[in-house]
Amino acid sequence: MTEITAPKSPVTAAAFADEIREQLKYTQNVTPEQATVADVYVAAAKAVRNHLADSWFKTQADTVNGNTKAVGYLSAEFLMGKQLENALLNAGLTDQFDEAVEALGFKPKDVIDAEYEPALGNGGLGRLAACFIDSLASLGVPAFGYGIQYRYGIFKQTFDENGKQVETPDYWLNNEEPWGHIDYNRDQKVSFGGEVVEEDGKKVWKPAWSVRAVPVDYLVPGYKSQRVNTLRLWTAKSYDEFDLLAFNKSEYMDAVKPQVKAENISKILYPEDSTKVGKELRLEQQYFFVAASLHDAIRVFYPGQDKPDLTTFPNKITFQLNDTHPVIGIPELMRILIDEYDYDWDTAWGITQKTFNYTCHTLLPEALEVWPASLIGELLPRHLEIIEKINEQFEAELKDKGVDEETAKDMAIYTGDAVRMAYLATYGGSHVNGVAELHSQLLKDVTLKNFSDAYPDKFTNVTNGVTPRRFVKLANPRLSDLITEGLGTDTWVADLEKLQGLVPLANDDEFVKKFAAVKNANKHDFVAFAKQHYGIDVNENTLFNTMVKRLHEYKRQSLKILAVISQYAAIKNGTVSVDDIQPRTVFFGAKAAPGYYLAKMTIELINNVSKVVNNDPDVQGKLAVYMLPNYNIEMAQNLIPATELDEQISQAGKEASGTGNMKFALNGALTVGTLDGANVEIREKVGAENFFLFGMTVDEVEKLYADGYDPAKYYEADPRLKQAVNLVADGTFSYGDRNAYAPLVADWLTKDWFMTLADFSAYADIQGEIEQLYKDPLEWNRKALLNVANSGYFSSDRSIEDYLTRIWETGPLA
Ligand code: BZD
Repeated sequence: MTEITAPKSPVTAAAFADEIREQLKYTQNVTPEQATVADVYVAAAKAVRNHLADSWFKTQADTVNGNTKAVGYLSAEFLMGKQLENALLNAGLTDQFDEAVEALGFKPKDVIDAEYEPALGNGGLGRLAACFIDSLASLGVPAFGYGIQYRYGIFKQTFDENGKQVETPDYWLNNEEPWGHIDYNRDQKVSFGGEVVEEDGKKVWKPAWSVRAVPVDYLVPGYKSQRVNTLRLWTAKSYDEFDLLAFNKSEYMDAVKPQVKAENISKILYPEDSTKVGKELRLEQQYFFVAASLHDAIRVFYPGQDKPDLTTFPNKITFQLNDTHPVIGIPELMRILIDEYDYDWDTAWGITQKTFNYTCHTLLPEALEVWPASLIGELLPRHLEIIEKINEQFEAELKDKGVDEETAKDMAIYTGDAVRMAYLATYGGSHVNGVAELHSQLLKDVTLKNFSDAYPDKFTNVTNGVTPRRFVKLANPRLSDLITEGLGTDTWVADLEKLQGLVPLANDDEFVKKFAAVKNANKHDFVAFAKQHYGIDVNENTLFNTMVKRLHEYKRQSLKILAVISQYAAIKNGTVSVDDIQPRTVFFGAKAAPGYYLAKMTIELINNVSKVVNNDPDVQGKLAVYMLPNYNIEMAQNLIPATELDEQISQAGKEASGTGNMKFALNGALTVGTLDGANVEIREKVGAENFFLFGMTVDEVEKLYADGYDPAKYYEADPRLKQAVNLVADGTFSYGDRNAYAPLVADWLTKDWFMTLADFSAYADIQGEIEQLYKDPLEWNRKALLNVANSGYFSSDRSIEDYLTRIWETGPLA
C-alpha cells in the first residue's frame, strides 16, 4: 500500500509563484508575459488545489479506515460562491498568493475577482449547505457533500427599462472551471421507468432507460484543520452519445436525442417556485443524484466487495436530507438493500431508518413536496411499491400506538394519489430538525404535530449558523483585524464564541470609535463597488439600510417599500421637519421566482419608486432607494459589512430561520425585525436593547387569522399607510398608469395573507427610534459592537457541533 504522506508544508511566496508559473506554462500554455488575469486565476487555483491534494488523500483514507462515522450531506443545492480566496485562507496560503501574484505583475484582488461565481443554489438552503461543509471540514469531521453540478445555476437577474425583472441563463461553465475534477472512472448508472416483474418470487425492476452519473469532485478544505473533505456533484451523461443509424439517415436531430434527454437531468437548477411545469424533470434530478450518491457511498466504504455487510452501513455514514429534495433516497436505499443485496425487509428497514435524518427548512405548507403517485409510478415503479409498503407498515405502527383512524389518515405517507415526502422523511429517518428554536417548536406544534405526538423523541432543533471564514474574515478584513486587536488573538475565526471577549470593549469609547471607523471605511468601499458594478452614486453620509433575500410575500419587502414611500411622502409634504430627517439609503436585493407574479410586481414597484425618489430634487440627499440587480454572494460579501441597519421583517411564524440576519449581526449591523425565525435567538443573545423589535407575535398572528383579518381596516386607520398605498394606486410610480400595480394594491387591501398592513404602524413607528439612536454615533456603534460580540453562537461550527451531538452521533477524525 502506498503511504499516505502528510500534508505539504507551507511554501514560500517565491516557490508559490513558481508553481503558478508552472501551471501557466504546462496547463494554460501561456508564458507569464502572455498571461491575462483569467489565466493567472486558473493557474493559481490549480496550484492551490495541488497543495490540498495530499491532505485530501489522507482525509479520504482516514475516512474509510478510521473508526469515525462520516456525514453525507445530501442537498440539491450548494451555493458555494467564489472559491479561490476561501481556499487560500483555509490552506494558509493567502500571504504567499498575494506576494506571488504581485511578483507576476498582477493585483491579488483582480485575480480573486476574475473567478466567475458559481450559483448552484436558490438562497438560504443552498448557502447553508455550503457553510456546513466548510464547518465540517474545519472541525475535522469526515464528510461528503452530495449534489448536482448543474450546467446552469440560478438565473442572472437584470431589470428592463420599466423596472421589470428579466431572467437570463447563468452559464457558469463558459470558461475553464479549475476546481471540479470530473472522474469518469467512478461513475454510477441511474435508471428510470419500465416495469416491475416477478422472477422466482422476487420483484425485479426492469427499467426503460438509464443515464450515466459522473462525479465532479470539489475539494473542501477546512480552516487550519489539515482536513480536506469532498463535495461530489453529479453530472448526467448519456450512455449512447449518438445514434449513428439515425445520423446516417440524415436525422441529425434524432441522432442526439438520447444525449439531450440524459444531459437535461443536470442541466438546470430549479428556481424555487410553485409552478407545475417540469415536475417530472425535478423528480428525475432528485432521484439521479440521490441514487448515484448512495451507490457511491457503498463503493467508498466497502471497496471491492461484492457482498458487503451493509448492516454496518449506518456506522460508516449518516445521511442528512437537506429538506425534502433528497427524500427519495429512503425508498432507494430500501431497494438497494432488498433488490441488489438480498436483505429482508425488516433488516433493510432497520438499516435505512438508522441511516437518514431530515432537516425541514420551511413552515409554508405549500413548500413541503408532494409527488403525484402516478409520476413516481411512471418514473420509479419499484420505488412506488416500496413506498406503499412503507406506508402499510407505518399505518400498522400507528394503530399499535393507539393513534385514531382519522389522525392516521391525515398522516398518510401515501394517500393513493400522492406521496408526501416530508412525512416519508419523518417516518423513514431517525431525527427531524427545524433550523431555529421557534421553527422547531412550530414544526412540533403545527406542521408535523401528529408526528411529534407519535414520535416525540425524533424531534430536535439545530439553529442555523454561517461560516465566520467567508462572512467575517474574508468579507470584512477591517473588522477582523479590529476583533483580533481587541481580543489579542485571531483564534476567534475557528471559535466564534470568543467574540464574547469584546463585550467589555463596548465601554471603551476609543475602541467603539475604531469600530465606527471600520464601518465607515466599509461604507466608503461599498460606494466604490456600487459605482463600479451598478453605475450608481451612493451618498456615503447616509444611514445604510439593507434588505437582501429572496423576494417572497411572507418576507414582506412590501412592508419596507410602503414605509419608504410613506417617508418620501412625509418629506414632500413637509410633515417632518428638515432637521429631523435622518438621511438614508435603502438597498434592496432580491430575485423573484420567474413564475411568481406578485413577487415580480413588487420588484417592478421598488425599481420605480427608486426612479421617482432618486430623481426628485426635493428629497435629494435625504432619501435614496436602490434595487441592486442579481443579489449573489459577491454582493453579500460587499454589502453586508457596509450595512448599518438590516431588515428581517417577515410575518411572525413564516421565516424558518434566516441566515442573512446572522451575517448582518456578525458584521455590526443593527436589526429591525419581528419575532420570527432566528431573530428570536439573535435578540436574546445580543440583548433586547440592541435590537429594534416590532410587530405581531406568532400568537397574535394566529388570533387575528382566527378573528377574521380585514386589511382595509388598517388602511383606514393609519393615514401614513393610506397615503403610501394611495400613491402606489394613483400612478405616482407608474407614469400615471393606475393599473400598473392594481393587482398588488388589490391584494394588500382585500387579502394581505401575510398581514403587511396590520404590522405597518408598528414598523413606521419604530423608524423614529432608529433615527433617534443614529443621531448618537457612539451609542449606535456601541450597540452594533455588542451585536458582533454576542453573535458568536451563530457560527455554523456551532450548528455542526449541535448536529454531531443531537443527531449524527459522530465527531472529528482522530
Ligand atoms: O432555508 C430557507 C428558509 O426560508 C430560511 O428561513 C432558512 O434560514 C434557510 C436555511 O435553513 N429555505 C430556502 O432557502 N429554500 C429554498 O431555497 C428552496 C429551494 C427549492 C425548493 C424549495 C425551497
